[in-house]
Amino acid sequence: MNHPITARAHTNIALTKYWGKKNEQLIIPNNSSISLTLDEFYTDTTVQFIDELSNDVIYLNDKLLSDNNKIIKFMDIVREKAGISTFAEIHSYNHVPTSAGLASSASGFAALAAAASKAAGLDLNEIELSRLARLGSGSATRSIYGGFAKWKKGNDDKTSYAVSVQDPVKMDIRMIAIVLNNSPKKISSREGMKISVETSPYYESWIKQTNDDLKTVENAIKDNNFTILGKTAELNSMRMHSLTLSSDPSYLYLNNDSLTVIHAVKNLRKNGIECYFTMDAGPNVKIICQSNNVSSIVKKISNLFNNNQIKVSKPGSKVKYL
Ligand code: 2P0
Repeated sequence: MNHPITARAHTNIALTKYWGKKNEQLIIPNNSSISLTLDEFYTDTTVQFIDELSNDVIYLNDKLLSDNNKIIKFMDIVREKAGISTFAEIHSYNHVPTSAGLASSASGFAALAAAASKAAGLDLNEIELSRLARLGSGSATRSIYGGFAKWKKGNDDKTSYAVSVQDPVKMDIRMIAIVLNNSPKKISSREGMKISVETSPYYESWIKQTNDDLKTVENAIKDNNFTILGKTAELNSMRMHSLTLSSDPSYLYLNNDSLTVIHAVKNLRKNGIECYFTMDAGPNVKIICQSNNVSSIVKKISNLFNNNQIKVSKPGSKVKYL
């Protein structure tokens, strides 16, 4: 039980978004969501339970974290499941800009779920791992899988988990992340989605619409129809962000640079280069395209931003042990 275990999980970007919880403690969402796991952004986490420790010791990118309630609470769940009381040393390396809308909590909790459960002596299957990751962060539920994954909302801890939709991915698809600001965001997604559920007059319509969008994207994956997938993902992202604008108080994840990218995408499209955008709980914009258009899009965006802000990703793989 006391061997160190290392797991790698890749982040995922939702094509139809999760925004709002039915149960905040168990992280049961109000709607299902569908995502693409990316190869460029991932977290490697090593967990070792050590008898001599009197608390969990957590390092993120070699820096000791003085306090991280989310991780400690999560480790308590793992201990309870495994029937142990030992504390652990955790080393996590994030190859994702932390807290900037590039879903570091997705890869972070998926890698932690895999490493901590195995280090604690549990032998979980993918669905059980997905359920465990969900208790750390909603989007992590989907990062157990590679390629396209769907988080089925379910009604309780047992029935809310993700499944693989397609891995390896058959569609020619790339995501170009434009990293606009990697400082931590002002309103966490947890806080933001709670405000939207409670106050946006459009929340009910969102649920209905995002269910339809999810079916459209699922069919587009089956039919290998990139155009429908891209168009629907872009619409769904704007629909999610319209919840932030219509909440009380209203809040906004986009900044001026995000708008610059959105206009650039629309212009590229007008000029015959097919691409779409999606955004999460931060200013970064992800451009969805196919491999033949990557270089024209990168060229256009690099006139506006530095090359080191532009990261091209292919579909990524499922969680694995290193
Ligand atoms: C998603 N996002 O589907 C949506 C779209 C951001 C925008 O899931 O409270 O860190 O830990 O469940 O998963 C980001 O929120 O929130 C997120 P919690 P999480 O990817």
